[in-house]
Amino acid sequence: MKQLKILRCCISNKENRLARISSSGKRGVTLLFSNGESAKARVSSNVFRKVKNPVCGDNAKVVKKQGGWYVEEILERKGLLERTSPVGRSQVLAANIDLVVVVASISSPPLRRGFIDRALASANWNHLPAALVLNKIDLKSLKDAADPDTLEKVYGEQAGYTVLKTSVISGQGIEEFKQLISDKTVALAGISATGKTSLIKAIHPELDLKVGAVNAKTTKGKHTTVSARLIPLNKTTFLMDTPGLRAFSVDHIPKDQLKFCFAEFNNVGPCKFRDCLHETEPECAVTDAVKKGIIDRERHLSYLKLLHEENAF
Ligand SMILES: Nc1nc2c(ncn2[C@@H]2O[C@H](COP(=O)(O)OP(=O)(O)O)[C@@H](O)[C@H]2O)c(=O)[nH]1
Ligand SMILES: [Mg+2]
Ligand SMILES: [Zn+2]
Repeated sequence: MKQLKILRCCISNKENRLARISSSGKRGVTLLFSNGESAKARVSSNVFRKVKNPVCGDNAKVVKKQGGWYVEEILERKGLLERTSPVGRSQVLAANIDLVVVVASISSPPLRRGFIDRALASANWNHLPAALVLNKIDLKSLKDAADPDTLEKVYGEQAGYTVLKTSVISGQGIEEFKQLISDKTVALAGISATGKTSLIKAIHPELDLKVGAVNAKTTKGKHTTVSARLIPLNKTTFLMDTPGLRAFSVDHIPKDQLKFCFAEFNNVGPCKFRDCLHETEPECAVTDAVKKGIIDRERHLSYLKLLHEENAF
């Protein structure tokens, strides 16, 4: 009994809370509390024993001891975003993501189907729901603009993703975008200058976010964010700012599994061979569907490109 009292007394000296990890670095993590406050914290060594590292998006039990916050436990993760590190190890970049939104602009910078397909395949592999936003729809009459109706057919009707057409200039689709991400932890994927920050600002003008310029040098997809961080948009909606290009790599997907990451390939078939890679095999349901126009040729080409891509490490 005496012991219990002493124990209670010790516990009451500490402040135990739940928090979300907004970013994680070598020196510790940044916590985000439900009241909107944030604080730096160190990570207790028993955490490292259980999970390798706390990551952006983690839910954690934290405690305040001697004036400093400590992460004591990482709660079970769902919705992981993983990539393969340069030395070939699987690395968790972020946790508890509800939705990946691929943001592409139909022009300026020109739409890159390859990036979209890679990001969608990566989301698929991680079992994360994904949606495609076609931004800068106000530029659709430009000569080099991608055709939004074709993209809607390919990614919406055929592949089954939610596709939105948006413009922060005309306001088209902004309400739908707000609905899409509300009450979720959302990772935005997209090359630089497609309008990710502008879209967030359109629904949260009070946030202090920097909108960049479209720059010839950056249209190749330079990314400036080094590690993922979590930005609260309101109490229940979080934005995960990930280093877009690296995070959505497909390097870690085994080649024979890649075909399952192209949603619409799973709707046709079966092929003659169970292990068909949908390349040049006879009686392949996927290449047949491509010939018939049921599966988009460019999606199939994207798949073949990823299939033959040498891993980056
Ligand atoms: N015409 C047009 N320009 C846009 C739209 N959305 C963003 N932009 C412009 O595209 C540039 C890059 O936007 P930004 O939000 O910084 O892109 P991010 O790099 O994806 O975050 C800025 O000059 C924006 O003003 C849009 O819907 N239409
Ligand atoms: Mg930005
Ligand atoms: Zn096949």
